Amino acid sequence: MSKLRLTKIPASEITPFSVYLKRREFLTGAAAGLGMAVMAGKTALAEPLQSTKSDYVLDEKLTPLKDITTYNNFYEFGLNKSDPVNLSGGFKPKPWAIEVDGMVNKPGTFDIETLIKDFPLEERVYRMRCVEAWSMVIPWDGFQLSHLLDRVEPLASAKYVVFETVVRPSQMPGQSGLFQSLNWPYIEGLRLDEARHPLTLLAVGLYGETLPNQNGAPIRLVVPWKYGFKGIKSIVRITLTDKQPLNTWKATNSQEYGFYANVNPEVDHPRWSQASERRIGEGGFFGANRRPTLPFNGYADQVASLYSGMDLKVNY
Ligand SMILES: Nc1nc2c(c(=O)[nH]1)N[C@H]1C(S)=C(S)[C@@H](COP(=O)(O)O)O[C@H]1N2
Ligand SMILES: [Mo]
Repeated sequence: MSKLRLTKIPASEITPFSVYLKRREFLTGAAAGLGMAVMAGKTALAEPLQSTKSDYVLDEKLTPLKDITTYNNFYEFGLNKSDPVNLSGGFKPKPWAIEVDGMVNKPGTFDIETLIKDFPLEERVYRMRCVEAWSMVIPWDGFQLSHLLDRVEPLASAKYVVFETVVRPSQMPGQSGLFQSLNWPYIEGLRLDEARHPLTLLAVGLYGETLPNQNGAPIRLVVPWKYGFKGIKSIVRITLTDKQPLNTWKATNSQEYGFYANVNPEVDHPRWSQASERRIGEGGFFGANRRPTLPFNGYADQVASLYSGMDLKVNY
């Protein structure tokens, strides 16, 4: 089994030129096949971001930008993988603020632009694994969730962090009665120690560009050792609590989706195996682009200790 390789690069290495190159790459991709996204979602061509290379860079081939931005799960815009790119053009991610409340000393409302200034952005390349047994390798731009948590000073009694997606049916067609699928708002949660782990990111961009609407603009959670549904998009509220929250997918079907959702090749989904995955954007006939799924999605060295003593077949 291939092990996750994390490349150490000095955090001081600012990469405006690579950002520039990526922007060129993006424009080329746009011309090649992103016509719809570009016309519909103006945010897809928003400002380049100034990120520094982080220590958390997976040394694997990046999934092409086109696949990352056209094959999405974002039920607020519809159930099909192409709905988010096609139906999110009217969504307005600016201006935006996140409310942080609950069991903290210093609750507050934080403007995204201010957060990006306060917490320098890092580019982190993470392997992402959807519960539907496909994966991508995505260069995110963001900051550690722990920085924001430090800012609000969680109380000693706080044990969990709850996240909430915006409810805006006028701009999110999947939230209107006609296409009602999940109960809104979309809710996710982490244990506080998971939320504070240095791998846990609040992403505001990818490929050096501000986050496209379909990927969760303007700010979304990224937890690379968990199934993709933990990565809640378009966050408006973060609440510290002492009770495990009921996350949306567990509420929808607790036989199939749990709270922890740690990537685990040994625990099958009731309707399919989790032992292997299809890498999106890589061609190949039949099984040629399938690869084995790794425990904790390849991040076991960093996170397995968070779960010592827990039965992960029970706590899925
Ligand atoms: N608010 C919200 N967040 C969400 C979802 C969603 O439907 N609504 N889908 C989740 C699922 S199942 C996955 S796999 C990832 C997909 O993220 P991506 O489209 O940026 O790859 O977003 C997650 N975050
Ligand atoms: Mo997913």
